[in-house]
Amino acid sequence: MKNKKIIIIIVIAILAYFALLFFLTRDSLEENYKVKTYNHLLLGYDTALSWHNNTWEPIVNFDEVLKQRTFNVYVNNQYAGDYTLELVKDTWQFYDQNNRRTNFGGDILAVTDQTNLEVVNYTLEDITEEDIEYINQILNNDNLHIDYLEQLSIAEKIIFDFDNDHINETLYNIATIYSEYYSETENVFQLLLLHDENGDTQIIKEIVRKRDEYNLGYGYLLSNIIRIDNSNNYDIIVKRFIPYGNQGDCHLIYSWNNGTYENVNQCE
Ligand SMILES: [Ca+2]
Repeated sequence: MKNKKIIIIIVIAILAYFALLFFLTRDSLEENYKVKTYNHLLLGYDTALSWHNNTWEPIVNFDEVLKQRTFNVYVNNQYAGDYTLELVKDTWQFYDQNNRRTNFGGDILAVTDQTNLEVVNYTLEDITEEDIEYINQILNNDNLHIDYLEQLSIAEKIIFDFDNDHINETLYNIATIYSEYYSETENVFQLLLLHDENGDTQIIKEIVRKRDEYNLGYGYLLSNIIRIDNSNNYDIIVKRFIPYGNQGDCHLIYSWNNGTYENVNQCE
């Protein structure tokens, strides 16, 4: 009888021990699972995101992700190879499979190697007088105007089939903020605009500032066009910057959602 009691106490103690162990390690097991199985995306030196269940969120366990995962690295939207990465003084260090260190300049995109992600190697087209005419029609609604091409401090244009319907769209990213050429108009602007062949126009992002604030705040440059899991629509990524230094640098992802492009991640 006494033995039986002892056995029951021992069994309860063992069960309690494992239950406690489970509760204590559950969080770290979960974190480890995320590190090893989630898709992770690094944009430039400033943005680190996890992709899971169609949602982007900041990478929680950054050092662990870097330690445990290999990345497909793209430089200026061209595949540069598979590397492990380390962040040293705000700069990526790249290590190949033989642990040799390599340096890359330019626009960096790194994605964990099991992610189904396509990176488009696009070409920027010249903005023409015809483009200016079209953009002025859009701007007229906001009392803004481009008088001549050289006024644009940012003039980016991509012709690409963003929705896979075999008809190209035109993406414009243009700005007069930071422009040295003073306009007669009162305000300055930054505009990210998608124009399709049907004549439909979507203003994805528009910033308007007073003329005397033309040199303040953030500007935005096109950074990447990507597609995840063979999705029908491509995502557009822009880099937020200020002209001097890298404070506040951040990448914004715009994804197609119910007929419009929407920003799907946060910048601080
Ligand atoms: Ca299309």
